[in-house]
Amino acid sequence: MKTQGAQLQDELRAIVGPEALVAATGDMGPYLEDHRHLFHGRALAVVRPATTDEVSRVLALCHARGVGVVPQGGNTSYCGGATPDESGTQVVLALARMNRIRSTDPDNDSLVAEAGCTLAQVHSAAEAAGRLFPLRLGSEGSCQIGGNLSTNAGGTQVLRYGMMRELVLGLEVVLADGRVLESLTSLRKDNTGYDLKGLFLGAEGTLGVITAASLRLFPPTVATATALIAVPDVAAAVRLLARMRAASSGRVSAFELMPAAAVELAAQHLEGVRRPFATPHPWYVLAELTSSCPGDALDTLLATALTAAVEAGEAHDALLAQSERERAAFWFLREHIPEAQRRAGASLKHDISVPVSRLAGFVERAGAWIAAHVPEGLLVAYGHVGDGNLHFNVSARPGSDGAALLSRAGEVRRVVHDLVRDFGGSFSAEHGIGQLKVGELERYTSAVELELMHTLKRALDPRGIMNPGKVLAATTAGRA
Ligand code: 2HG
Ligand code: ZN
Repeated sequence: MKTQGAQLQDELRAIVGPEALVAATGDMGPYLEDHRHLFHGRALAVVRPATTDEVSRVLALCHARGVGVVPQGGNTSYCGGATPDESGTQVVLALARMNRIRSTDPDNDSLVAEAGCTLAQVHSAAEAAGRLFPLRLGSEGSCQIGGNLSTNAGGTQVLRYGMMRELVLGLEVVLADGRVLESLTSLRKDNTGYDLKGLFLGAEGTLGVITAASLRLFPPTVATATALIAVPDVAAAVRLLARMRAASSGRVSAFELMPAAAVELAAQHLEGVRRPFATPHPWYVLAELTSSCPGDALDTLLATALTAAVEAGEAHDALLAQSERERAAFWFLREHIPEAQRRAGASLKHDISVPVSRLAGFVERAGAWIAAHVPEGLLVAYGHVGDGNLHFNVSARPGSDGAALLSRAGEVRRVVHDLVRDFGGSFSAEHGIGQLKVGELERYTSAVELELMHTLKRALDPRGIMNPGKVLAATTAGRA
């Protein structure tokens, strides 16, 4: 007689076809851990549906059996949001085969993409339609749009275009019991009751599975000016941002901050990265102006603003990209800081945000605490200053014991996150909660907010099968 697990595998196979069910332990490996190899799990099977109907039937089956389902996109989560638990009873639902651009509508500035499309694929489809899809992440070649939606991804263009939430017009979602929520509207005005799609954005697959989305497009970029700017401190960077925004009437599309320590790590650990200035500076800003207006002389605009900034003491020095190659090199440096940090060894990550006006104060306070109390750690705080989001990371100092730093993760996290709260900020700006920050959500979220979240979870997923243990602590349901 077959075990319950083997029987369920057969039923899943009957839905998606034999090629699309991975059940051999040896083949499931890549689906069972995150890209940083920090979270590991086991699974009953990995299903790879090709259509919304297949997703619907898989969920209806798992719902009937009370089996936990873990949706997975490009597996680039920083918080273990797409990794199953250790029980070996959950089903991983990998959406990579749902990778069609269903339609593009340039006149409506929108396109409809399936969840398994990579972000790069959506960029190309928008470009082919003469438009821009502005979400920009270092992982855009592998991360998938379903994951971007489910984590409300941010990235480097948020100050101009907003986070993923602001880039969505409509969603198609398969609910826990297999029903399909058809809300794939491409409307900009639609005041017909509650914003249901909003529930699934940032929910990390705990309320349902996003299978397709209608996305907002923008006029394409035809002019770009990029500079790498040496600044004395974070306060100066914030003043420089205000200056550049005013001088360019909103054309600043990226404003990324990097400390000397990050640039040093990149120069040491990444091939082809050189230190940009002859002498090091404490902080650097990568600023970019973009425009869809062909006549815009952005280089002149940027150069003028930078000259004024140097005179005002907001900047020490600046390099304007003179070619696409130089621009790409600036971006390579910025986008590869996580990789440089990874190569440098152990690190503690804090994906925090505070109001832009309080960033400098926060970095001063939290930085002073790290310097005084974590001698084995090197502060590598970098990120998206334009929207108040810093990756307030701490790397093990060269030659120091990485394990010693890691053993202090809880203590450091508490101090950093408590300070973030005191500064009116968030302990999870753009990477989500996953399984890593469930306890943090409980600690820093008000009782009323938590109660509402649990109410929504119970209403939409009464049996607790959707990504159990992510975002909210697992209930008893969701286990076979
Ligand atoms: C980035 O901004 C990513 O580069 C990754 O959000 C941040 O690794 C990190 O901490
Ligand atoms: Zn980031």
